[in-house]
Amino acid sequence: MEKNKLKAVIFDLDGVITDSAKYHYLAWKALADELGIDFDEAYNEKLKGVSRMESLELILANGNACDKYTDEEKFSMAEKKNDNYKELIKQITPADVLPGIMDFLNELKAAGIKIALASVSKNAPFILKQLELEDYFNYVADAAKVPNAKPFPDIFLAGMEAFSLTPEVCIGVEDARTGVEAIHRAGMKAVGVGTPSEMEEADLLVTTGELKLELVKKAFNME
Ligand code: B16
Ligand code: MG
Repeated sequence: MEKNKLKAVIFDLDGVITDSAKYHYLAWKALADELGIDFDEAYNEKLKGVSRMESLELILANGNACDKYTDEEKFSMAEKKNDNYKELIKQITPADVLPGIMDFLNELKAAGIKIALASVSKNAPFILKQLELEDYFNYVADAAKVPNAKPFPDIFLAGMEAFSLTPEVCIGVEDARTGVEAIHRAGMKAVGVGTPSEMEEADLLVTTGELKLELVKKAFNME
């Protein structure tokens, strides 16, 4: 059987390119404390790859408080968290790119493989700027314009369609269960770089430091 040629790699941001989860945690924690709701780092794991409003619902559910607030109140809570988060991520610098990612991006660029970002975060463009990685990405999906968040495939399909490609020649890289599901629903192979217990469905499980073009091609029988 003829091998597919790898033409695009579509990356998640938080947990793959950089660890922005710690700032999401601090910002949600401040809000949860204010509301008197229990929230810790273990619960924060559930919010990885989950959209802002869905994350808020999960936090409120932890305090049995989903029905306590109007939609307008929930909106302003999410806005407050985001204002706090935006302040925190100003401290992100190029030193915060996760191990191995720079080398992998350089390998892809040198091989002429397209690079896209499929993050549900509306702050993704700002984070890429802080990391000084904007020039590596041929396409950055706009989370605000994607109809359905992960685990729906929309954001990975947006990346693929931007290059007029088909799923067989694209792969996705994720750290969250919901993201791996989104990649699979898009018809692509999924590289998992997250906590192993969360990555059972990934087709290849590595650390970011182990990400190498040859390894990925071999694992997926691509060229
Ligand atoms: P924002 P990813 C996701 O990023 C985060 O993992 C998730 O915790 C966050 O709630 C979501 O972005 C939305 O982010 O509030 O900045 O729009 O993993 O898809 O890169
Ligand atoms: Mg992620």
